[in-house]
Amino acid sequence: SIERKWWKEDVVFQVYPASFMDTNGDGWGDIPGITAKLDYLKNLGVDIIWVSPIYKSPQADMGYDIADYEDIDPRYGTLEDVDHLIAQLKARDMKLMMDLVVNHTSNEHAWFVESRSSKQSPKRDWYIWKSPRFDANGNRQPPNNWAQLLGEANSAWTYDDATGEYYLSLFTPEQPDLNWENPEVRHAVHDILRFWLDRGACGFRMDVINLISKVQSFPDADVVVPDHAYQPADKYYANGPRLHEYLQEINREVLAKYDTVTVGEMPFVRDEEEVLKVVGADREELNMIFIFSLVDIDNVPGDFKYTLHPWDARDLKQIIGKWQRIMHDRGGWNSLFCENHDQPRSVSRFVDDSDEYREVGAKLLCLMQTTLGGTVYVYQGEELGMRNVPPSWEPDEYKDIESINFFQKTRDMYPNDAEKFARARHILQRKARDNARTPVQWDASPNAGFCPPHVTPWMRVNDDFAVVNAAEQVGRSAVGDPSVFEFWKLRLAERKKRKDVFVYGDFELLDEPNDKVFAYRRFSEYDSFLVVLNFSGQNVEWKVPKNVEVKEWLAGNYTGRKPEKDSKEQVTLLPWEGLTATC
Ligand code: TEU
Ligand code: CA
Repeated sequence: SIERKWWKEDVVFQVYPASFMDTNGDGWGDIPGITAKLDYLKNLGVDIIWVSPIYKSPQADMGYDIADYEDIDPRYGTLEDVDHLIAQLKARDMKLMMDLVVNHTSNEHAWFVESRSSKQSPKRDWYIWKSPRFDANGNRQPPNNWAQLLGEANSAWTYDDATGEYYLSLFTPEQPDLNWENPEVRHAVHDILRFWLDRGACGFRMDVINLISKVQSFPDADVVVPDHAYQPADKYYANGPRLHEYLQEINREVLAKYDTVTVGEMPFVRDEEEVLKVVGADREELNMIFIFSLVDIDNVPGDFKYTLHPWDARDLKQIIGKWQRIMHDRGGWNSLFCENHDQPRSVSRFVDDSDEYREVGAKLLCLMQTTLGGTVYVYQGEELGMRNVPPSWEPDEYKDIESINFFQKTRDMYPNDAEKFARARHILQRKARDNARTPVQWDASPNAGFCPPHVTPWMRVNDDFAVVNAAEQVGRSAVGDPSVFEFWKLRLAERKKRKDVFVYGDFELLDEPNDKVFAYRRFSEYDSFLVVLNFSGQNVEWKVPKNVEVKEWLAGNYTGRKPEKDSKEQVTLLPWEGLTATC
């Protein structure tokens, strides 16, 4: 049977600090703003808050470019504010998870400033420096053809005049990659972990932690995307040769000495053996990871991210079912998430965000996430059913460096091609990271209560804030017709109450070929629940599979609706309807 652990049962809520709550009226969310909302989070049923980076940073990539790991960016507050936040969390029996970004630093970090100063610098080898290549015409070229992750038209290498060499910068030129081959780098990272654990953090979300070990020959990637000078090269830097050694070292040196929770962000990895090496209970690497298969569902495989790819319920259940099975049978642990600060809003992406179906759709996703095995992660605004930005927004409302680079690439590659530009706008409205980064909508007042009415927030508030906001939803809990917030609250409480089945229980995928309905059974020795989720905007006649005997239908995400007592063999599902039953 599966070992009980607090971090398997706890509910994690991700705070994106810039957009959470501004208390000092500068248009940026801040740490006191997080502290001010702890009762709101406690009320929802949250145990742990994971806060995206608040460290000192020039903000080239919204704090994922860190200039000092042991200090706080003034726009977010001070170390004292963090101490106060931790104390206030403790008082509510809650915990703080820090975001650890150590694949790269900011180019303004003292380590990098020192490293770039000369080839003889004692910190030269803390980053990845290579000499140029020269093409047939004698023109200087980067050491290989790897594309930059947040600017796919650009090289992953940045030329530095001072010493005439390139440094690796997988995300942006402002985020030079650390050289983990150097033991001094690894020890410096261990010190960062100790610093925050000693200060009271409960653990870490580890940013792109599977990119820390690269294939040391740095070979060219095969050309897969036509018309592009630089190519996706994750094969050479994701889950590289020494990853497991480095993770086990972190565990041995630091984590084993504390009672922590760790979740590694691991883009690109699909191979189950590779995943199990990280999260296997006996491996002493990480507790769980964020696997991207669900949020990559609408990307064209092998291509860059800003593509659109059709999918239906069969893809969804194949992806989710696969990981539910593997983790349960082979002693790993899932993390459950549909959103984060890098993804569009789930209600706009996976269901239907129209006025008619937004609430039902958001509750359908909630029902799914609270009935699967793993640790639940809720992203700010997801508990309110917040939507993507409206299609009418002009490109200059998009603030993310990745979106800006994508617009620029389109202008450069297809100058004056209105159709291509309209297509780029469309893709960004569907997929840009900006969609999740608009300020949290607290109430219906100007600026949605995120910052004072006379202040311009760092990013525009979504137009729908008068309808979609926390004040309207908290406490709107009419029996059978709770708001999205109150539905989350109910479901999270139900999950904890029946954790033997919902957190730890077994999983059986039902009706696999159905292209509209995702159905499964969760069961323990004593309990068994059927979950039926209609991932389509149509009515569906659904036959209960022969091997399942429905005892009692329970209310799902539709207003007060309980299927008739006599319909134990067949049920008509309404658009985006989700139901559970005892069975
Ligand atoms: O993201 C890494 C990552 O792989 C993505 O989800 C990324 O947004 C995507 O590849 C872009 O298309 C992490 C952080 O979550 C992200 O915000 C940072 O920009 C990135 O690492 C670099 O630190
Ligand atoms: Ca502020």
